[in-house]
Amino acid sequence: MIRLAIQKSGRLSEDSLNLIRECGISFINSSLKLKTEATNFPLEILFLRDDDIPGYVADGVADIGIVGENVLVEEGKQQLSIQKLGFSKCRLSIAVPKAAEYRNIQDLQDKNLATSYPNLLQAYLDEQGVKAHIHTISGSVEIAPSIGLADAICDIVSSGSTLISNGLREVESVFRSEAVLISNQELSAEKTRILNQLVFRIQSVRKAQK
Ligand code: PRT
Ligand code: ZN
Repeated sequence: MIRLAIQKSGRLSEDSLNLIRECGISFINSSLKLKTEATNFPLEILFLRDDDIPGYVADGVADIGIVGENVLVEEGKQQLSIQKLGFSKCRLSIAVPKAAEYRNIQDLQDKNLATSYPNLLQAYLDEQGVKAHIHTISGSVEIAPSIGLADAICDIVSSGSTLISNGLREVESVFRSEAVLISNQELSAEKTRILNQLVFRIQSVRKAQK
């Protein structure tokens, strides 16, 4: 039996469950339960907050998991990634108030930036040779400039409509992300065999979709 951690409720949940179903794996999904067992494959599914998934997989509480690369890399656990999954595509971008003067990244020198992704943002600023003040906040990042908390933000964007409705303009793309399958690095031979079967099915599903 292998243990898979997926997001309990959020943007990854539905597509994660659909992928498992498309692999021909059946299970009963009650929204109240924290775990469920597949009926026709040696798989147990744990439902967790997405931020907790890389840590649980690294520690072996779960054997494998599905999470956004943005969360995985922010937590410094990119080495766990084994297969891109093609859904939940988004980007981590820097945005400034619509009316702000912005020519290039140097304009952020010594400015205040609000984000929930301090590590990814710091790595990008270092690469660009820009020193700025990063303020880590856990939510509602988009409103930080309008309440005077920051000059710019760095947040996840997909359609861009949240930025527009908060009077912000996307100026730099810091990181591109999609959902990935991750794995503990010390799986038993038996679990490795089950994982290989699962990955084979996932790859077949993805090929059929192309
Ligand atoms: O409760 P839990 O901690 O499990 O969930 P969460 O609230 O932390 O995460 P959730 O469900 O919002 O997102 C899970 C993952 O989905 C993220 O880590 C990304 O990998 C991916 N993803 C894809 C997104 C988006 N698209 C997205 N648009 N995550 C967040 N957003 C938010 C963004 O933060 C912003 O507020 O949507 C808004 C922007 O969307 P647009 O379409 O207006 O640009
Ligand atoms: Zn989260």
